[in-house]
Amino acid sequence: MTVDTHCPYCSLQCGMTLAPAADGGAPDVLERTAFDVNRGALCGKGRTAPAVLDSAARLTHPLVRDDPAAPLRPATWPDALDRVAAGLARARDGHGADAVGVFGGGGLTNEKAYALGKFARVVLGTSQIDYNGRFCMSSAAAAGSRAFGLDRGLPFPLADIPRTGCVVLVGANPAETMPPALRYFTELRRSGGTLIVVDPRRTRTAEQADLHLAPRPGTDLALALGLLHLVIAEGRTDDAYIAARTTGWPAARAAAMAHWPELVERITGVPVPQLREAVALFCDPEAAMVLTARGPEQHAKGTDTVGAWIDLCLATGRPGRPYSGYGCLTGQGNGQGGREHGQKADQLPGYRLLTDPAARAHVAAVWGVDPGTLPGPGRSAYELLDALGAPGPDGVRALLLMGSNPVVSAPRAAHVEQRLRSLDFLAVADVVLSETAALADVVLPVAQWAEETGTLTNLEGRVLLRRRAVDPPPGVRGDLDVLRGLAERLAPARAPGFPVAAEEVFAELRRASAGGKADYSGITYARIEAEDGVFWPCPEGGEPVPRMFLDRFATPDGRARFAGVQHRPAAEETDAEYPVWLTTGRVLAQYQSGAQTRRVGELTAAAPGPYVQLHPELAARVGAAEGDPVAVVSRRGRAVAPARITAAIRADTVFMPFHWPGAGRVNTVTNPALDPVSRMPEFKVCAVRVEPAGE
Ligand SMILES: Nc1nc2c(c(=O)[nH]1)N[C@H]1C(S)=C(S)[C@@H](COP(=O)(O)OP(=O)(O)OC[C@H]3O[C@@H](n4cnc5c(=O)[nH]c(N)nc54)[C@H](O)[C@@H]3O)O[C@H]1N2
Ligand SMILES: Nc1nc2c(c(=O)[nH]1)N[C@H]1C(S)=C(S)[C@@H](COP(=O)(O)OP(=O)(O)OC[C@H]3O[C@@H](n4cnc5c(=O)[nH]c(N)nc54)[C@H](O)[C@@H]3O)O[C@H]1N2
Ligand code: SF4
Ligand SMILES: [Mo]
Repeated sequence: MTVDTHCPYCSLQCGMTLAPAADGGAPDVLERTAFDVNRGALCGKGRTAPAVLDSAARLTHPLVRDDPAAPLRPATWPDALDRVAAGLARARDGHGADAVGVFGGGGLTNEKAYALGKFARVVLGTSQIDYNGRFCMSSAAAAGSRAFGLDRGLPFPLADIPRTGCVVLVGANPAETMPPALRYFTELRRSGGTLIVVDPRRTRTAEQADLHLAPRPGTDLALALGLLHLVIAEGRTDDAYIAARTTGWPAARAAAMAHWPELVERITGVPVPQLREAVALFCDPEAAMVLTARGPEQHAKGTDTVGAWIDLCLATGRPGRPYSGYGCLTGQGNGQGGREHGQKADQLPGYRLLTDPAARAHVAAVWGVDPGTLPGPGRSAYELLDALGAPGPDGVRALLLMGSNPVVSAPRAAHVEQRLRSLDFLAVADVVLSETAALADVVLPVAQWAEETGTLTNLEGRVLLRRRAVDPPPGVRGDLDVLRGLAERLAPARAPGFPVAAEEVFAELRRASAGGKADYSGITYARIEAEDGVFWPCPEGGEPVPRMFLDRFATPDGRARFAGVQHRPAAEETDAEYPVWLTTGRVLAQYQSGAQTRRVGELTAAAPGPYVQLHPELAARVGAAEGDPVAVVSRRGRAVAPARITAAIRADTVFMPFHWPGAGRVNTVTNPALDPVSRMPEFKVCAVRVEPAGE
């Protein structure tokens, strides 16, 4: 029997059909053409995903450490869960509930994200929970909430892309990060629309653009203001729209007027004629879109940068018009749903705020607790990792981690690794022994995608059902099962509130989200199956909303708010000692920290390790030839990898992918400076020195 399901990896959540293998091994992947997002197309990661199900690296029994210096050894489930419960309880009893931390992930299903947030607040009573989505799209989420009163990554379906006139892709490389989505941009151009790509590198995506702007990393805010300046100077603002649908235009106008084209060319390195060309391409058509991804967002000013791009859209009357507007390309499999159901430090389910008394009362009633017992907001992801093991009243002494591998993926990773090592107790639930799991006192082996059912919300805000297609290996349990087992040990009276069946959890999630911004109360598994996904918000008895804001924005007065922000430099600027910009990102064949994709032979053959992408002029200055080991050194540390020399990158910038641990781990070098609003670290720019590392 074949089963229709979805890929384990990115937010495109490509549909696929799995068929049992003749030899009883991992299932075969068949095309699922009826699912319209990808129409059967998959990238190499999705196509090879079943290899992780029966990989030799798969964990199939719990592992425990008898003392901090002892190696991990196999243990039974009851023993492992007893140890986790005891480790968390010891920290709580000795130092208070906030001495226990929880770290989640945007790859977890909606049900798991919901249960994890509830577990932290109801069983542990801790405020100290956050997740890796903080490192992902949090700046776009903050800017979208500020401007529109609500954050749904794409407020329109992907199918609208070919129907618009121009798309500006800012710091997004879908040719490598979402290959099946490229067809939307190809169709756009085939039907006469244009594509502008903004990226310091001439990526595979930029190669397909009508216009490629290559700014210095960290200068997108100035670039957006420079474009808005020209829009104003050329009389291309939509004054009727500004008057009817927005507030805050005078400040935005003033910020743009202070960024005249020659100044913007000096800050960004983008020549004035290219700025003019971009404005013409963007303003001429009836409809146009700006889509951002991690390039402009992962900065200490990511929220304001996205705000400035939204201001450009608002001034030209784009958001809330057909086939127009601003969107963010969310990243992880459940990057959208993962930020709605309460695993975020400041959040309750339904995209509610922990600081809102009405939200607390509603969710507490669903959870059957007194609202006064719910903790307040906790620390953001990096701040939480930074507080691990710290002595004194504010330190977090024990951590439960599910769905992330921060030893590879967190900024200033050597420091984060040392913080993890200094914990009194660390428990990690994972499918393989990730670099982070390898540091744990207890490792819990869990089921993965095709072995369990659950919902995920894709980058369009469409809730999908990822169906179970195969049995998990014996010895493995689901994350929901883990939380239930821990609740039984830590707070037996609360354990019935942690069902193991995903559909039961979803039923409660629907009630908890009812009336919230991300309202799922009208969504059921049956409806998702019947409609191939349901767009939120979808209140009970209501209809899904594929296109948002057509009549009004989700702000109290129904108007969108201009950000009106000024440009500012990166948190760390280049100088004589560190004269080169470093930026980071992804390659086609590896996913995130690589914990899963590094176990797949075909993917590792295609992308075997890290590299330093640099321009021939910089290579000559450094004295590096193709393939030579070069060191990239910042104030935080050093990463070494072979040189990959190409004119496809700015001469003042080097790029490294972040998928690998060890000497080539670029996050040893990156800057944890945080955005004041989103608490996003500055992954996409820091100052480095590049030097030969070989003999
Ligand atoms: N193959 C693969 N696909 C993935 C993932 C993966 O790990 N591997 N991860 C998924 C996830 S979680 C995410 S978040 C998405 C991310 O998807 P993308 O955002 O497309 O990926 P990145 O490579 O991080 O960054 C995109 C581009 O930003 C550019 N950039 C760097 N600095 C700047 C800057 O200052 N300004 C501008 N304008 N651009 C800049 C980089 O050169 C890069 O080409 O991908 C998803 N898909
Ligand atoms: N330098 C640099 N660093 C970055 C970025 C960048 O662009 N540059 N991007 C950032 C971004 S956008 C992101 S999203 C993060 C991602 O970085 P991570 O948070 O490290 O993401 P993953 O590697 O996907 O980690 C997921 C872990 O959970 C495990 N896992 C998979 N499925 C399940 C499950 O169902 N349950 C449990 N318990 N475990 C599971 C996987 O095996 C893996 O070990 O990295 C960030 N780090
Ligand atoms: S594009 Fe994303 S969802 Fe689609 S197959 Fe590749 S990794 Fe999976
Ligand atoms: Mo991400």
